[in-house]
Amino acid sequence: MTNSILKHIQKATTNNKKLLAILLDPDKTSLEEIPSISEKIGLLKANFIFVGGSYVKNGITAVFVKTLKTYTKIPIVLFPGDYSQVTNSANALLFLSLLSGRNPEYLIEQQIKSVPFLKNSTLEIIPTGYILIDGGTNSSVLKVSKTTAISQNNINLAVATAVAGMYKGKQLIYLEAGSGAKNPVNSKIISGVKENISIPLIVGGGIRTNQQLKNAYKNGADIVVIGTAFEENIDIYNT
Ligand code: 1GP
Repeated sequence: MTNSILKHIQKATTNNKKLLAILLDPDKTSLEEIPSISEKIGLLKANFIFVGGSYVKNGITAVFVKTLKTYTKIPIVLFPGDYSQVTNSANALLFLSLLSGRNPEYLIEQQIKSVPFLKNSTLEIIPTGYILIDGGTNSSVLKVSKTTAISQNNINLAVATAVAGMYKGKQLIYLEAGSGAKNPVNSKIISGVKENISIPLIVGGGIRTNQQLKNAYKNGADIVVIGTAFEENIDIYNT
């Protein structure tokens, strides 16, 4: 296991170079679409392709990632909804703990279930604190995890949760409004978290316009994740 992806992110963060990740959900994207999608991601100059989803059927992710790899050189990072989505063909794994929730299944059980596979894996494992912020919709991740999100007004709780994650040894913090969120994570939460952590910050959920993208970066996001807008063919740089 190398730690080149995390190093890349840390170095970019130090140099204030902003990164873009495109999220592909194997449940929503067919294998036939992969060649054209890979080309589109290349044109966007995305730094990473995140792969994962809340409802991906068993076994699909492995084939999806293998196929994707034949069409792109962009590093593929797993962003799994559960341990069955972990596959060796990717470059790295966001080893997520749902810190905003109080459901042990997503705090530690899923992580334990992944160990028999990960013990023999070459995947780079990146400890990541995952924090759900209310995006104004009942997102898939809220339904599946049976947790509640932190209110957009509760900046103190969002910041304290992120800092606790850092103290627990997480290497990245991911602020998530949920896929297809009506409201992306607001500026105050992004800047509040960024000012209080010394590890890179990922922000995603509901970012559909260039203004929202720029806003997330300006307030401290080191990586922005775009899923729905990409699926819907929205030209994020020209909105
Ligand atoms: C979801 O943060 C990602 O986990 C991306 O969200 O699909 O709304 O872009 P969108």
